[in-house]
Amino acid sequence: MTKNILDELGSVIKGNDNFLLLTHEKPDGDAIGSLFGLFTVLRENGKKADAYLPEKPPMRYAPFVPEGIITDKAPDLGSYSCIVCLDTATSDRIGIEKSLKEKLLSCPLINIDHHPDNKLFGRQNFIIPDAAATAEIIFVTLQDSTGMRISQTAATFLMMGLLMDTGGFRFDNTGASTLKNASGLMAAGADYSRLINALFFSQPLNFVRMEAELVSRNLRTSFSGRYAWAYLSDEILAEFGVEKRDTESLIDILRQIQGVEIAVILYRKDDGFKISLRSKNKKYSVAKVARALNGGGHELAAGAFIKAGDVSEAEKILLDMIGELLG
Ligand SMILES: [Mn+2]
Repeated sequence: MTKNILDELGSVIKGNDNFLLLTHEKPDGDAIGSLFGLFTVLRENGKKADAYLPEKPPMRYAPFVPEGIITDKAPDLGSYSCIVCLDTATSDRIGIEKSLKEKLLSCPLINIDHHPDNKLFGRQNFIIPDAAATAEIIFVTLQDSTGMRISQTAATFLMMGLLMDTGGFRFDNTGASTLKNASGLMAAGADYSRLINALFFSQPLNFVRMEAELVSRNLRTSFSGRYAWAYLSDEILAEFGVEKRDTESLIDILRQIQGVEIAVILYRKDDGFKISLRSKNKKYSVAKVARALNGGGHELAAGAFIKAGDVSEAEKILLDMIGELLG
């Protein structure tokens, strides 16, 4: 990671006192870990800081929510000297009331992210695409460029972000520096075994049964098994009492299949289908597919939306695009 950028970010953090922290809607582990982690460090180092999380977080993160997170009422944007947006590629995805989004863009907004297609909507933008997670950018900045103390609690939050965005250090974004920074977080006291148990070994039984049903009923493959997809219908979620927000890692059941290069989960939203895409091979960029559908993301993990009346229509569009990608 570029030292200059981190030093500049470190100065912004040191030079302000009154922070509001935001992240993206439908927050995932990196969004939540970055938000809670930076919030904790700022408060523990004598800064005034609020963090806003308007949505109920996915179940696996519920035991980690720290005291003092604002969840119920929209923050008064004018009362902060620095607003930090974490892990969010485009301003329309910021987790805040729609009516406040425009005003937000005229505030002193700092944009910290690792998505390569970040739209640079902040007054200052700290985008580091080679970071495995936004939580990693936060950790390295705090450690190397601010001299602030990182407590065990804060280290645990930041490790959460790093763990979830690397799939427990299994994905391609795991490099030597990722593991070095993970080691730094462990040295700072991150509660690794609590995280592993909560994040990876705590699926409720109804969720595991839903997964089994999804695989046996809705899993499809094509191109000699190189493409696997499944339609996660509202019906199957309702049948097993699973909430959409708790399906963040569901796509890994497709990704783990031998020979699969590209995995996709589709689910209904409004007048079409949201799609979540993963690739196991740098040769096949799912970000490219996502961008062609007005979505975006990382080369190996991306998302988009297809307007379509029924799922077979959306599946057909995808099948053509993925066929072309796989060649
Ligand atoms: Mn992230």
